[in-house]
Amino acid sequence: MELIEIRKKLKKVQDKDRYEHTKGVMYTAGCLAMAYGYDMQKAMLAGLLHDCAKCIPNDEKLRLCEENDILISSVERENPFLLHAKLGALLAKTEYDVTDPLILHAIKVHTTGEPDMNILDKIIYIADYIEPNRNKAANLDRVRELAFHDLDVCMAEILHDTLVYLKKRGGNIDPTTQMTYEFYKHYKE
Ligand code: DGI
Ligand code: FE
Ligand code: FE
Ligand code: FE
Repeated sequence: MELIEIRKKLKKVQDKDRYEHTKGVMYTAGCLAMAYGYDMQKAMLAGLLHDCAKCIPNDEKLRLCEENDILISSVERENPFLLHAKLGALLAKTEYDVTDPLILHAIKVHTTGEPDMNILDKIIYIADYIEPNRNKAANLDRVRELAFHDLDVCMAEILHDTLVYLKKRGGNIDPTTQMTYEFYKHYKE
């Protein structure tokens, strides 16, 4: 499917704010790809599709995961929104005809991250956090600047701030989020 066709389909299945966020991530991923000499088309396609499963109701997310043999951890069962990443990777393949394993992987890990991510994984994880419509996180000016200087230092900062936010809010922490932070924390400046 062409980017334009995918955009039309996403506009139908996402609410307005999510669609605006989606375009923001697509263009921000394109900018980061430019900055780091990565394939822009690939980064934009991954950015465009990263939240393709976000607007599916939670009970439906659980059902679709069970139906497609996606393993559901206890934290995911309590916080089914987390599953939009794994489910998004599946739908990118089945509903949007993406076959590139790097794109599918970047979508799969965009919420919790994972230790030792590749460049595209980091571009999507970071673009998701810094795109222009996102304005609630602490430290955004600094994180946005770091994004264009060093992807690993930027990952460490985002993961740190996310864990602080989740602990304050009392959110269930997925072990993968914690493991990702453990991997990246030594980059933190
Ligand atoms: O789908 P988006 O909102 O665009 O972004 P996302 O998929 O990266 O999800 C971001 C939210 O996920 C943010 O509020 C922090 C939260 N999050 C990240 N790791 C964890 C988590 N929430 C819980 N409960 N547990 C985690 O480990
Ligand atoms: Fe997401
Ligand atoms: Fe994210
Ligand atoms: Fe997102």
